[in-house]
Amino acid sequence: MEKFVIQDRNKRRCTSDTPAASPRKKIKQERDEKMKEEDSEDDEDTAFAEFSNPVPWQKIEAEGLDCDYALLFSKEEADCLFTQLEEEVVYATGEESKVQVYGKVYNIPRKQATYGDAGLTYTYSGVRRIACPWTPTLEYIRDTVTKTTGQTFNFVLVNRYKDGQDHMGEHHDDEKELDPRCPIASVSLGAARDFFFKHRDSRGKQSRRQIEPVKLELAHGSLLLMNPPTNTFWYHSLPVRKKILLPRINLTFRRILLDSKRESKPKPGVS
Ligand SMILES: O=C(O)CCC(=O)C(=O)O
Repeated sequence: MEKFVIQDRNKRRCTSDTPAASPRKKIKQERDEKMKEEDSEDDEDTAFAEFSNPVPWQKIEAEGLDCDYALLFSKEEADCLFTQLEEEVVYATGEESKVQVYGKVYNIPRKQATYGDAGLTYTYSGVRRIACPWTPTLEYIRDTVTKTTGQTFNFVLVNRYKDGQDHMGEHHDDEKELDPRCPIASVSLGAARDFFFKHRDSRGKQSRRQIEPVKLELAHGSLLLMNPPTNTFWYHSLPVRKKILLPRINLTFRRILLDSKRESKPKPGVS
C-alpha cells in the first residue's frame, strides 16, 4: 500500500461549543478550560481563527485524491457520543435495509439509517432513502463538523458495523444529487477500521493503469474529509477485519442539492 502524504496544516486549538445535554455540558466545561489555557498562548495566532473549532489536520494526497484527516473528538467525548448514538439512532429493517446491485436485491452487511433536513431524500445503491429528522447528537456532531470545516451539511448516512465481519464494498459517492463542491465529511466512532481508496483506472483485472491504493486507519473520534474531486476518481471501501470484535458507527455528512431539476436515477451499487 502506498504510504500517503501527510502534511500538518495547522496547529491545535480548542473549541467553544454549546451542546445542550448534561454529558455534553461536562465536555464543554473541559473544553472551555482547555481553551482558556491555550488562548493565552495563541492570542497572536489569528491566522488559525478561520473557523471556531480548528483541529490539527493531516493532508492526504494522491493523483485526483484530496483528503484531510483529523482527530475531532477526544476519547472521552467520542465514547459519550457513541453511547448516545446507540440510544438515538433507529436503523432500517426489512425491505428498507436492502440494496440493489446490478438488479439483484441484497441484505447489506451492516446497519444503515438516514437523517437530515425535512423532506430530503437520497438515492444510492439502487434505493431511495427518506431522511428522518435530526437527533440531538447527530445535530451536535454535524455542527461540530461545520465549525471545524466551514462547510454546511443537510444529510447524514449512518452506518453501523457490529464487528469486523460487517463491511462496505468498493464504491464512490458521485450521485448527481450531491453538491459537487462540498466535501463528504466522515466521522468515525468505535472500533478503528482500515479504509482503502482505489483509483478508478486501476480497478479490476483489466485495469488501464497501475496506481497504488491509499490505505488509512479511521480512528475513534476521527474526521475524514473527502474533498472534490476525490469521489470522481477514487473508489473507497471498508474491508472485513475478522479480528475486530467491537462495533463501529460511521457518519457521512453530505450536502444534497435542493434544485428540483436534479435527477437521481438509481444506479448499480455495491453493498
Ligand atoms: O464506514 C465507513 O467509513 C465508510 C462509509 C462510506 O463509505 C460511505 O458512507 O459511503
